[in-house]
Amino acid sequence: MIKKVLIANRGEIALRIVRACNELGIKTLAVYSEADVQSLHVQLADEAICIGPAVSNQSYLKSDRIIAAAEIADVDAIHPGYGFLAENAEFAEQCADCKIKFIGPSTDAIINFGDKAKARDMAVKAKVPVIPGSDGVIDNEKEALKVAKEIGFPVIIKAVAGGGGKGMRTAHNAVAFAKEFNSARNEAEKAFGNGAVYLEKFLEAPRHIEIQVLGDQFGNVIHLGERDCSVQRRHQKLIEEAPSPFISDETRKKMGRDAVKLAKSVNYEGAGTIEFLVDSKQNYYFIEMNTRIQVEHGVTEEVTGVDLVKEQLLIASGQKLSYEQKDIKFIRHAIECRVCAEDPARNFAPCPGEISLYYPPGGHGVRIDSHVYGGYTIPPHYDSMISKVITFGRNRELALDRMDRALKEYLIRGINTNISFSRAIIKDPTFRSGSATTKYIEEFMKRAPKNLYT
Ligand code: MV4
Repeated sequence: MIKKVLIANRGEIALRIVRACNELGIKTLAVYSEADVQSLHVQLADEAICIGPAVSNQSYLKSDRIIAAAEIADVDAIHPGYGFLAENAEFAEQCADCKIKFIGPSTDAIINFGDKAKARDMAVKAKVPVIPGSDGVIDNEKEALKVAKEIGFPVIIKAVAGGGGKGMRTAHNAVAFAKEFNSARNEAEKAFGNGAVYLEKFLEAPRHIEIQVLGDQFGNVIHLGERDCSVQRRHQKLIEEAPSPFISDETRKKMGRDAVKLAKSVNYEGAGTIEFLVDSKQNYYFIEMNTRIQVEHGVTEEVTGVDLVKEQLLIASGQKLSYEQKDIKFIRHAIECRVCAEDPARNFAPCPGEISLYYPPGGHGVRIDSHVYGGYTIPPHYDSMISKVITFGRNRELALDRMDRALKEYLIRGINTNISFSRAIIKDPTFRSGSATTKYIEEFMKRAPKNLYT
């Protein structure tokens, strides 16, 4: 069993990992930047080492400083959380070279799924459906146009290194194609230092549905059902829920089976998420795999009762999965709202600063994952997410009513947050009806009066 873990992250996920370690009797080492001295994860970890200045590339992204801290404190393993170094294959390799267990899949899995064209190819090989598209990367404009015509417009051009919607363009006809193709390539080159792109048929208003999987070092893989993450604004998820109000039991079963098939085909170790787009006829298509624990993992935990971070630690310790597929029961509905320090009145601009008053909601069926408290100052250097509200109940209606109640209770003063915006969505009849697609927020912003959420 792992005895001591370095947590190579900050914020709520660092705290989440400390909590799982505490329950398993694993010692924790927090690493933190000069801007994060006040953070709860630093105070709750057994030990803490400062690794540098506030800016991420001087601290949370400095792999050699993190490895040095791991050596000094003599840890067995590093948990990378999400973001920062979580999907950095070089970092995983550095850990291996230093005989430190990287809590995640093999370096190969990180590399292969990190390249979205390769990931697509692996899905094809595992006989998991993908969206009709190019056979790998295309770098020649003429060739690309030919393939686009074969696929049929509209098409979407995607960066192999893509993320956050960068290096992604749609083209609705042959005339627009050349311009979009080149701007996708240029943007990808700028953002990722890799201009490689591939093509897919563009689905107009799909749902974003992802399947959580767990694999151990013995080749056992299970899935823990889906999360519906269709409600996003500018490629940032805002609300996630499970089970999806849209997919049928039959689709759910097939997607779960295919997710397990893909993970098994690469001997996947650890927690992973397989992302699909689902069209209005319940056709589903693999798009990407994330080789980390995700922000929204808590939704699955509340639906199934499985502690995913504990499972990650047990798997990394070389234990067999604690559950077989038949043990996984979907016993509740859960929904999550991400709380961000940002101002809906100023186009959601980040709003760092001191929290003067803090009163989080509680009571039956409410979970708060957050590292902040009254008197805490949110630094301007990082992601604006400061808390996650997860509510759950016997069915969707109860979970949604509970979310409305929890958001109403949540008092955060001194800074602005998106709480009122999320509440407006929870109350919105279209969202309530369960018909939200990935276009929902854009449409909501067009029709909803601003004073509904500012
Ligand atoms: C798509 C698509 C439509 N058709 N692929 C956006 C982020 C990246 N992970 C994949 N994305 C999309 N890929 C095809 N072939 C539409 C999107 C998309 C989207 C997907 C999920 C959630 C929100 C989205 C918002 C805009 C576009």
